[in-house]
Amino acid sequence: MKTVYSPLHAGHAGYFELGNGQFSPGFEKPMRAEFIHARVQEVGLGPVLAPQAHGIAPAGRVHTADYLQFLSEAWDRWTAIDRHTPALPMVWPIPGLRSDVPPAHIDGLLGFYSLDAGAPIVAGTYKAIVSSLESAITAADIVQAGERAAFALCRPPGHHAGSRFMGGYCYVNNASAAAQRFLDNGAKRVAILDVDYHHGNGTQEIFYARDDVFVANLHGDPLTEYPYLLGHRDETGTGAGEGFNVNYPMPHGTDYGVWGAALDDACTKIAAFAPDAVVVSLGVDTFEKDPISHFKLKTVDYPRIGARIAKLGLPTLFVMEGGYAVAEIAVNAVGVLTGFEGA
Ligand code: Q9C
Ligand code: ZN
Repeated sequence: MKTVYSPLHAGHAGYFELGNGQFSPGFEKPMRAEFIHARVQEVGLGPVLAPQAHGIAPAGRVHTADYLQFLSEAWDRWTAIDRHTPALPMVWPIPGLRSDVPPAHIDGLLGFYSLDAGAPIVAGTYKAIVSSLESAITAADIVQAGERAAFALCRPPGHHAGSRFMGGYCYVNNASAAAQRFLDNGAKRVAILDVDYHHGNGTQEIFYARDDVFVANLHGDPLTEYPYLLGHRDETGTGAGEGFNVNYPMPHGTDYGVWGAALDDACTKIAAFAPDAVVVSLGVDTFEKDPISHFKLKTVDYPRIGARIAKLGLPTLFVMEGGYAVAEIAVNAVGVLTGFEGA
């Protein structure tokens, strides 16, 4: 299968993240994508292509214009007041506060458009965001043109980004924009299967009231895991979208026995939905040695994931999301893809 990849992600680097009461170097770092890129070539998965120059426009189908405008300007507005550190928010529009009037100061704007303090902005962030989106859109077009599958090697990831907010290392929801791309180019229904360790709250929010995109999420139970505030089993969609969202929250310590059964159930529901294409939000932070996660999947399990997805027999787009055990994420992520191809 073809991989779409841009080296422009590398400019999104050099920041810190808040956790355990301290700032530490960001887990979401360039080496992640570089290792996966090297592994794609090592196993001979297929050609690696540069993305087409779509710019930010395809994101406008799933994000608000004001949010995308903010992303494009944030670094310049931050440095305009002589700041040289990574830009981070420190206020949030929780219920009871005004969420309808965008502040004029960058400090207010950063919070206004954030889920948490997990999406720092540095000089190269916006170019990385656009290149990541372009990889997802280019790979979607490859699948829609008739290839069985394609791999969008996206960085930064996207599934925590909602229609009007960033957070959790995510800015633009690449998988959602790709799903919308399929629909805009003639697909009637698209399924998104999110296998990242964390709940894809942004993807769920974007499609929650819609019946043309079925969203299935396998993840750490939000009672005990980030993003904490969404991802429970009773979230099944709203209005026309009722019944088109399914969550599989699982406890810390979950292994492939339980996780694989959830995947099987999700795939059965996806098959019943009869989509024209499947977008897989491919996180491999379910790995037993992931430094920020608590599932127990092993390297041998990843090809099994790919094989189960292949059994759907549908055009499939893989979009890279999380995975932070840098030494092993490349083998595990590409293991899903070779497992898919070998099935
Ligand atoms: N001390 C994705 O996997 N919280 N995002 C980590 C670590 C944020 C994960 C706390 C996790 C975000 C795309
Ligand atoms: Zn994750």
